[in-house]
Amino acid sequence: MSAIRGRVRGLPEWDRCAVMGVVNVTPDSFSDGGRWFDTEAAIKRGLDLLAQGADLVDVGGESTRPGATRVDEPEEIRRVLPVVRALAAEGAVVSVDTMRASVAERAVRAGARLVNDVSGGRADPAMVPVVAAEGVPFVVMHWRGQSADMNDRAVYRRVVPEVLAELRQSLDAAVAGGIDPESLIVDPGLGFAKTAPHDLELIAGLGQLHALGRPLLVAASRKRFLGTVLADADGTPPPARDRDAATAAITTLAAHAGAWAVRVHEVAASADAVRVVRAVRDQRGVSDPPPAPGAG
Ligand code: PMM
Repeated sequence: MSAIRGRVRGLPEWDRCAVMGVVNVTPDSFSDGGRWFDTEAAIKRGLDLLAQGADLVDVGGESTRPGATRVDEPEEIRRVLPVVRALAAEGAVVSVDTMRASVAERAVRAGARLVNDVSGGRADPAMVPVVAAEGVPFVVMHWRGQSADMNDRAVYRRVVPEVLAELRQSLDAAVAGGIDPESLIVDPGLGFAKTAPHDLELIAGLGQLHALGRPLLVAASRKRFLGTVLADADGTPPPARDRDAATAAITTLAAHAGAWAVRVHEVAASADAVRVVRAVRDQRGVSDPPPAPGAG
């Protein structure tokens, strides 16, 4: 079992894999679109997730499901800012999920402590300078292009080394742009320009992503590959909301592999899972037999 989780400058340190709860203030996210679209409902959702054991909440106003078209900037700001402001005022560690530098900047000034950019700084050239200037931690996710046509980019000869190499380029660009290397987090971007077998291979190879030297965020919650795994005999996947037990299974695997955090829609089961993994890790070795005489 890997103990690697790592420390992110500017964020609290948890003694186990952290749980990031998702608050999608969108009408059209694949997993929960429309449920928390109203500002008050979104704030309440964030508070509920914290009560269920979330360590951070990730607030987003733009759906990135495959085929999605982009929301315009004023609308994204309208969706995200009041929710970020209210949850930060309640003392939550808030992350803003955005590809726009302007949204990131305003969210940080409203109290967000982490910028989660699914494009890893590739979508908006102003993102890295803004994050560097604000001095907040930054999630660099593996990304090959906007959601409208990202499935066409799901072409790899060997997915793990290619994702690793492309993430390294994004990390280098972030550091070259002035972001503190100690405040960077990496994310393999499950489901983004990836097929189900690609996602599964990345999960099997999570340990290899530690070669990047930065804490790892894993966001598998309710994603398509889980639908594929759980599909019935006709190949029909269960709806997204029926994939939470499978999500908790991935949380266990990710925590076991040394992930820094998981990003999930339903927090309770994952909050339990990360605590179980910590307890098993803490217990390891307690009843190991003493080394044989002369061993070692
Ligand atoms: N996936 C979604 C949205 N934001 N952020 C990170 N860091 N990693 C992800 O894989 C990711 C993300 C997909 O949409 P959802 O909010 O419905 O899960």
